[in-house]
Amino acid sequence: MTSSLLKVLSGERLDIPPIWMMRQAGRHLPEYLEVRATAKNFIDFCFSPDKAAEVTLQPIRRYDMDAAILFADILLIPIGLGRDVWFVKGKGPQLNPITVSDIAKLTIEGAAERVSPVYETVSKVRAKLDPSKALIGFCGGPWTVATYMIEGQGSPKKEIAKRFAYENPEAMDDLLQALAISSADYLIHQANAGADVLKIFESWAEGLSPDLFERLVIKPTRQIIDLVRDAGITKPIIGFPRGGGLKAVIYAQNTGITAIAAGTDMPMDSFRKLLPKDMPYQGNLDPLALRIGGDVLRQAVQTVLETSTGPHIFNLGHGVTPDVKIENVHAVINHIRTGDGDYV
Ligand code: 1CP
Repeated sequence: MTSSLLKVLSGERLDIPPIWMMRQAGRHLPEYLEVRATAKNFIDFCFSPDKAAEVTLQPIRRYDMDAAILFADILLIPIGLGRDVWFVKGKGPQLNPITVSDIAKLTIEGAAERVSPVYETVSKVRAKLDPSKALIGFCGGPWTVATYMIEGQGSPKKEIAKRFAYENPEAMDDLLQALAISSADYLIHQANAGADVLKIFESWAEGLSPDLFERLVIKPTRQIIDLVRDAGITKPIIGFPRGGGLKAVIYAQNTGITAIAAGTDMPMDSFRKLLPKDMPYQGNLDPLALRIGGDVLRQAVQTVLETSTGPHIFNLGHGVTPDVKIENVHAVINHIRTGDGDYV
């Protein structure tokens, strides 16, 4: 049975859009926290295929989502490239800020192979997942991953990374190139292991000038997609240039992506008119409405349903947060599938 997600990604509009949620695995689920407690640390968890496969499947079991997203992280590729990444409770990811001279030492050769437990997770999940459900593999956008590598911590301010791009243009291009090549390999391995759809998370695409956006986002993304296609992978690729505003349209036109994910700030009706004809798009319920629940959430879901036209995948504009109530995730799904939900 073809999954509803794959149908929409091939350009079909469905009366009931497929639904999955960014960060659906982890964080808010008690069954996730149980498995999480058995892992030494977050990176070890990502490199434990049985545990990672189990938490990838949890939201499908609990919510009957239309797609599973691989449990891994966008910050595994820097490890493949020879950098240290560790997670501190309450602070998120930590890295040693990369310098110009470090960039020349990145280990591009074999980078994707050094994170090979991830592909084992993919095949374990695909073996257990019902054929009607799609499995999404992913990588980070080179710019987004570079902001963490340059700034060394979570919720990067981007100013340091932007300054680095202006002041060290050659080193920045080398860094993005290293990330594009290794991320393409990473996606190719995931596709070959059984991922049905690939997604590029460019979570920090906001606030870039048009010139920087072209250089830091469009160019390396196009390079990833060209490399994936050159390897014979024809699976759909979703791009998520979060906060890119109007430049998301340029991204849709010029990177070679199959579909585009919209952040919370995007008006879905106007966005549709600007996109290449019938390009599938995904989005864009406000994660804050999901946290608040009740009528606020009911209205927000209704607005997404009413303003999204053409091939549409229902999702959030960003991720599920730890404080989200499980009842409200159920209510959103019921609302989409049956017309209303029991919001609390
Ligand atoms: O302690 C924990 O349990 C860690 C929480 C956690 C989880 C569950 C992190 C730390 N990453 C993840 C998994 C993860 N990350 C997935 C798997 C699917 C899922 O959770 O449903 C995916 C797709 C990601 C991707 C990811 N990681 C992104 C892009 C998407 C987005 O949310 O914008 C980013 C930016 C990261 C970096 C990251 N990973 C984790 C943290 C705390 C951060 C930093 C976030 C920040 O800078 O604010």
